Amino acid sequence: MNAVSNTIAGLDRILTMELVRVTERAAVAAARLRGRGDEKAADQVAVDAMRSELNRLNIKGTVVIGEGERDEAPMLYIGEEVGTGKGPAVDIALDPLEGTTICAKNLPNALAVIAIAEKGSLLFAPDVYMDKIAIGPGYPEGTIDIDASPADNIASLAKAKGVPVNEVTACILDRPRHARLIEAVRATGAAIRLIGDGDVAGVIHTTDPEETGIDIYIGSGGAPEGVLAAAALRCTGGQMQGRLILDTPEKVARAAKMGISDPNKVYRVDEMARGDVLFAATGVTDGNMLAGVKFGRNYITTDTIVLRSSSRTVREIKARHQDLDKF
Ligand code: VTB
Repeated sequence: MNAVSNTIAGLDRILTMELVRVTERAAVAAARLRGRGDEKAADQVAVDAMRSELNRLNIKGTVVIGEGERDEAPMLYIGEEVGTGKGPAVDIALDPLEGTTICAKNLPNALAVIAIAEKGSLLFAPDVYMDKIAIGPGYPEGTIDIDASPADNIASLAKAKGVPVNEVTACILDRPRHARLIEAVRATGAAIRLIGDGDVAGVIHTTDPEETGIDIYIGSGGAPEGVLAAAALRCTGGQMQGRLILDTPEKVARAAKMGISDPNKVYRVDEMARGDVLFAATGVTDGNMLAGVKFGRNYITTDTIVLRSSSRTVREIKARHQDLDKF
């Protein structure tokens, strides 16, 4: 393989295509357990499938965002080495089943997700909550500000988009902790799409409002999901700010151990995911951007989006898998 022609900058571009298989495999495994009410089982099969496919890649990968700390996750734990060990050293952020509850209930937007970046390029985030705000590409820098009020952010976005406020839709996780946020956004006249889980998809949906109907994501969710979402936005364009919620001394200490010295730091997209980043997501259940896995008599279909930051290419890959034994 000619390393020069395959590399624009950073990672070998062949990895973009290889990544598709990784999320496809995880998505098919999880989709078999859609709607069974068993979140753990669906997650477990997705983890197994993703891990076995990942271990076939010629990379020397380290999981930096994964299933949890080593003592709580036997597979794809933070720090686990994956891949054949023969290729480039890379950081990996993954979530074999983002939205385990969504999958168990067979509701929209469950995804299998992975991001790969050059070693040391992804924020090593503890598993705490993160305050997040995100919008898609095409708006002036500074349109959103995590420290501004929801009303100011919505007004600023509406102005940048050139529409009245009541034509803006915000995506928010349906949680009691968001009661005041929801009230504040509704008071502006903007609409809200309340989601039960899946804020990686929620953030990504801001990148294509015409397709998804979502203009802005606001609220707190998992920090690992924040880094995954930032990896996607690095590739599509768009703005996002995140701040870890380190509200106990224990969390501050845990973050410090991971190299985070300023507990109040606001992270921009390129501080969560630097350098050349590859991102792939396959739909598990039907969603606003991606179709879920379909099981036919003779083939399985998958729908995957795969992104690369250095070329800004967005590919959507619909695959028909006919060798069913593989799955
Ligand atoms: C969100 C959501 C995820 O965790 O990040 C959420 O997008 C945050 O935690 O799908 P809470 O459920 O405690 O609000 C997930 O639900 C994954 O666990």
